[in-house]
Amino acid sequence: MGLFDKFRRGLEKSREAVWGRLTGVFQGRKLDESLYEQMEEALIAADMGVDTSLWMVERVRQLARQEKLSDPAGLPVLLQRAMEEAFADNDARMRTAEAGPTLYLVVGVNGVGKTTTIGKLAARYGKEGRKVILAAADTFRAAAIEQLVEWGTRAGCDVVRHSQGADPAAVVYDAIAAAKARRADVVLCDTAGRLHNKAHLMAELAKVNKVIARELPGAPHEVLLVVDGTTGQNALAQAKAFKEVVSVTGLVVTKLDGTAKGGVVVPIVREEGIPVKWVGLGEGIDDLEPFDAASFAAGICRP
Ligand SMILES: Nc1nc2c(ncn2[C@@H]2O[C@H](COP(=O)(O)OP(=O)(O)O)[C@@H](O)[C@H]2O)c(=O)[nH]1
Ligand SMILES: [Mg+2]
Repeated sequence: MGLFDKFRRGLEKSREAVWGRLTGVFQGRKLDESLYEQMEEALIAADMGVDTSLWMVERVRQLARQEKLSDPAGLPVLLQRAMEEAFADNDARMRTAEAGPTLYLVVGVNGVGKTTTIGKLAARYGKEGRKVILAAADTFRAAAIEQLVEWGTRAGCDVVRHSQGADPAAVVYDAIAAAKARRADVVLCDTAGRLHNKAHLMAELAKVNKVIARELPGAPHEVLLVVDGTTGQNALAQAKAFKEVVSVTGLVVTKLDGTAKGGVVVPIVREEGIPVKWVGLGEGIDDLEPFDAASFAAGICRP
């Protein structure tokens, strides 16, 4: 299945959230202001946020005027164009090291899918022939370490771990040393994201970052914030909160399969300026796809 179809399938409910209430409305209607208002309401209800929803509908109005559109049947294509414009600056590429190991730090609150995403990334990079090392720097719960070890086995890569309660910065230090010694290409660092204790999380991530910067100049090459797509506006709030704690460089939106709230990706990118790099479309090892703006916009905007 191609990327377009994967997005289309994964975004089924999010698409339904927009068009479920609109398609009937379009039939036999003239293109008038009340239609635009209904479109606005539908986008807001589909978790695209007030600002971004108003912005997109205004853009659709402009495009419709330019193209002298009179039949509302032409609106989905214009909405898709407006959404693609919202993603115009989104660069989904991952930065890599010019020499030596590339290191990605993965942050986000508990349960959003950090460990799963790391497992999926490890499998993907492994398939590409890159040697991967995982750093179990979420030392808060023993189960979190075991879970990462399991993913390491599945993906066929080494996992650097200490015991529960150990200093995350020490785990990362050892993982970098192992990566240098074993000539690894990629180090993926799991972390515990206890955002309810902001000062503590900030201090912990600052210490981890200090070790990374000292041991691997130029790293981390990406700080990936993982958010759970099913939480809608809460994911947007987490993006705002994490930006205050650590310099996030990219976003991973998980669990887009089976949620009607996938639209939240648009305001996170447009309003928070965090580029979305990956989307999770299932629990399986292959269910992580690089973000593709055209496929995403078509997946939501074409009924
Ligand atoms: N359906 C679905 N489930 C996911 C996805 N990503 C993660 N999960 C599930 O979310 C739960 C929490 O994931 P986990 O990686 O442990 O989250 P962490 O606490 O942030 O490390 C697990 O049951 C995963 O299988 C996804 O893209 N789609
Ligand atoms: Mg975890």
